[in-house]
Amino acid sequence: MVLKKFGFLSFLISPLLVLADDRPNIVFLFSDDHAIKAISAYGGPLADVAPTPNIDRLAEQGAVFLNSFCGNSICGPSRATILTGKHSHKNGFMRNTAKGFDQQQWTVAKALQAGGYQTAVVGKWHLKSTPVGFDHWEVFPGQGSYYNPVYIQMDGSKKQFEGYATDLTSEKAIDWLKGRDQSKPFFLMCQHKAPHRTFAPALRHLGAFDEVDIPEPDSLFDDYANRSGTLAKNEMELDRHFDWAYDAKVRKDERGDVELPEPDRYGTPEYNRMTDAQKAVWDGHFGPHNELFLADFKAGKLDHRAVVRWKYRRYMRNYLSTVKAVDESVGRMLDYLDSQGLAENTIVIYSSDQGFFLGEHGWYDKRWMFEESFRMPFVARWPGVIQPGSRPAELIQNIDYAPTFLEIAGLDVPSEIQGRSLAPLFKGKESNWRESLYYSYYEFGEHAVPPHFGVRTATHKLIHFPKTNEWNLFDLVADPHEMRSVHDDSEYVKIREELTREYQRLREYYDVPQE
Ligand code: SGN
Ligand code: CA
Repeated sequence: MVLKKFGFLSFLISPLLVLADDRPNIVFLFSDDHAIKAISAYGGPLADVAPTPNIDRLAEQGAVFLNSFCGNSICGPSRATILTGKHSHKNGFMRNTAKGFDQQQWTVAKALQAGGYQTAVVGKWHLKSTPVGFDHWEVFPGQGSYYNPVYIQMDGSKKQFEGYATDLTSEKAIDWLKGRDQSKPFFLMCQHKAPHRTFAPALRHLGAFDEVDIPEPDSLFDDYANRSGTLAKNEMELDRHFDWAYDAKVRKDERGDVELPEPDRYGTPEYNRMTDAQKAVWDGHFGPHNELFLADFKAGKLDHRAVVRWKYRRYMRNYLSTVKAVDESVGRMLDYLDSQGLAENTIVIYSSDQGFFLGEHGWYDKRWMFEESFRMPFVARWPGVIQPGSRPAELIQNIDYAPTFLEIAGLDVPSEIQGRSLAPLFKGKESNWRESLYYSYYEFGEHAVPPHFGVRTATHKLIHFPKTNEWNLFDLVADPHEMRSVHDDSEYVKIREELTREYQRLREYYDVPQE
């Protein structure tokens, strides 16, 4: 039974004995910047406040990977790694600012397509290239938009659709499934824009979290002491960088004579995209809230910290509202698979390109090797293979997805792939699993996060910041929120040496060029 599920036997015999190719289907549901803290199946302080019942349904019927990470916490690079099974320095897409994904190289989509799968990607692509290896694709230009978004069509034309990106993307994914060739297994990547900045909710979800108290992280007012000096130079603080109109949704034309402090640079591109009817719903929600805030601000009732707290609440209410539509979209897909009798022979994965800061360290955005942005959600259901309700704790990474898909499809894994198939973990324990992860971040632009590289084990994390030649070491057991580097503490000499050796070993193992 289990072997049949893994496909390779049936794949070998199928040309001889049976006409239909009954290898498992793969549905990869993916979002952008979804922190595990905003998924109730992962638990944590927001689980009761902002439940995600549909992702949780997947979790209950499958596995929640508790220690799932990316290799480079930024969008394009994470996607390139998923497609290639390789770290950024090997697939060449090291930064969002990279020229374009090298389409000549091997990808798992090409391999699945050549191996008899029908392949499709809809939604966010963000690799500055036309998808290849897909029988069908319909993707956003660049980051895409939340309201009335444009999708690039396969003939290269651009077409605008009225509605909300998350809803439209899942409709398009399901429509493709409806019209597919039923004699072949399929690989579908359904990739949402949400909950990416500017955190713009479906209009039906505006106000969904107005009545709940959203707990604040302890480090909302982090002073960045006892860690790399580069932290204080960041440009991703709710306090100093969260834009008033763009992020906080207080438009200039709503402010009367109230002067808000900087920053206020980017305007309201999402609002500008809406129809008058849509704008009226938006204004009906934000208008009265903004009026109250501006009155309090003008009356001097809000000190500096109160303003940061207000921004935090505004940020979280919008972010969690965008997650609500993503969660509904997961539910729609699961319902569709159930209704078609496809659930049994389909592995469904929910993941996101990296994590995100939800006020920890005073931040929004990602990029740092700190836990909140380094982690990727990974929830997977595969009836008959993955034990329902399981919570594997092994260290997994996005380099592992491509070899996993190949093993599911019964295809060979090329030797240059750097990740490992997760299939053994699906079945239970694997005694010989990795004990450390390598991390790299190369971009140095928006949000002012410097390049840094590191290693993480189950209990510790070592980070190197080459520009300032600083090293930070975190004891993740004693200091899970990474508030103090123990790199120079005498009690940590042994661990520091071990981790330094492991870091060098991983760099050699993954064939990383000299810094
Ligand atoms: C945009 C955002 C950034 C975000 C990057 C990368 N700015 O540039 O805040 O860090 O995307 O995000 S925005 O003004 O365009 O919203 S990523 O997920 O694509 O890597
Ligand atoms: Ca992202």
